[in-house]
Amino acid sequence: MHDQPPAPPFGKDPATIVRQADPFNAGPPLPILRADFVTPVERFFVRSHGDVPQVDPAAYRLRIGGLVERPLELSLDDLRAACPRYTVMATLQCAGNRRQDLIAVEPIPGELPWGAEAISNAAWGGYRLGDVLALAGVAPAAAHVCLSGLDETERHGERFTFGGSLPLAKALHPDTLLADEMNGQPLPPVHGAPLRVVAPGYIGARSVKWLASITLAEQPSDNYFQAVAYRLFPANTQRDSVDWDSGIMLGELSVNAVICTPGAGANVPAGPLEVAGYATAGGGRAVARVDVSADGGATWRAAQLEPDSAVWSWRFWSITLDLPDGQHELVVRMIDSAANTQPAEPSLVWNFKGYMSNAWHRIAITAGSGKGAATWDI
Ligand SMILES: Nc1nc2c(c(=O)[nH]1)N[C@H]1C(S)=C(S)[C@@H](COP(=O)(O)O)O[C@H]1N2
Ligand SMILES: [Mo]
Repeated sequence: MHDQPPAPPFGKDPATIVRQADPFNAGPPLPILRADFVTPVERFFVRSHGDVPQVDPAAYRLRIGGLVERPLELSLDDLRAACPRYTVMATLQCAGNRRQDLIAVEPIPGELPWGAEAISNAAWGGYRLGDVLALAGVAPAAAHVCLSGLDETERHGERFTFGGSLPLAKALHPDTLLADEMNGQPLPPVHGAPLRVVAPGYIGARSVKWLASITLAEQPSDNYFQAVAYRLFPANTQRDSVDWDSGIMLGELSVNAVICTPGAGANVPAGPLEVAGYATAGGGRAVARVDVSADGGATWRAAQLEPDSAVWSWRFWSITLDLPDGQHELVVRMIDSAANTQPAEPSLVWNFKGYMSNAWHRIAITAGSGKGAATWDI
């Protein structure tokens, strides 16, 4: 008899790659991630900094305060009665997605070693954050919308809740939601029930789950996860000598592209090979072109963009390559509608927190016996 590996919690797919058991941080293997444009809930990646809080929906109140005309405490019924419902298709991507590529350049202790699976796409249903803020009335001095969750986490011996903030204009964007539905189903506890923020095109950290309070302010949130973490530091900055205020506070996502099939190290028959993956553009821009190389980046061909698309969603792509017997380095890079493109090497974007890893994605594969000539410099 073989021991079955324990099924992952929260109803997640048995194939889920668990990066951390407690708190639960996990995502699907890349071929499974690439199977559906809209990621099924049981495959959607999870990034949580603490335990999933248990929330009684009847007792739940959303507090709105700070620079508002009328501080409010709203029940779920109050929201239902006051606000129209909307659905927005949006990809969530963690700022730590693809951290492994940076770790390969230089270790990044104390951060999750994500592959390229810290990303998923869903149809989010709920209320416009702007409609909810209008109930309280935004005061003229307000410039940032601070969001705080119910979950607690510990850093450097202190316990506090997860939080972050959005610039007011982003919070008021009609596609920024307080979601209580995911792919037409009630939002599951692990994804932030009863109510989470969805800030499309921003790093996942700004889509605060288990939303407890909204505070309007002149400055960004002073929560650890806005003020200290999720800042981007230059490559030569190290943790022990860092001036924390010198990092860029992350907001909009950057461009990225990843090969999902075949997997790194695959052995495939020589001849035609379908290569497929995802690409993302930040800030609501479009993926304009995806280039694929079968020779380590010496020559490139344009991949086909799959027909499914939505403003805030990833774009799937595929291409059929004809590979002779031998070793091959497949590479992908993309360019967005504003001509933003990716750096060739992860060393160019290495940072000690391991965020925004978006170098050309490279995988080595073997076709046939592998004894033919390598098409790239090994
Ligand atoms: N309250 C709360 N919200 C949170 C987090 C968290 O730990 N606590 N993690 C954030 C991060 S870093 C990401 S990438 C997304 C992940 O959302 P998901 O778990 O639904 O995929 O949630 C964000 N919202
Ligand atoms: Mo994240």
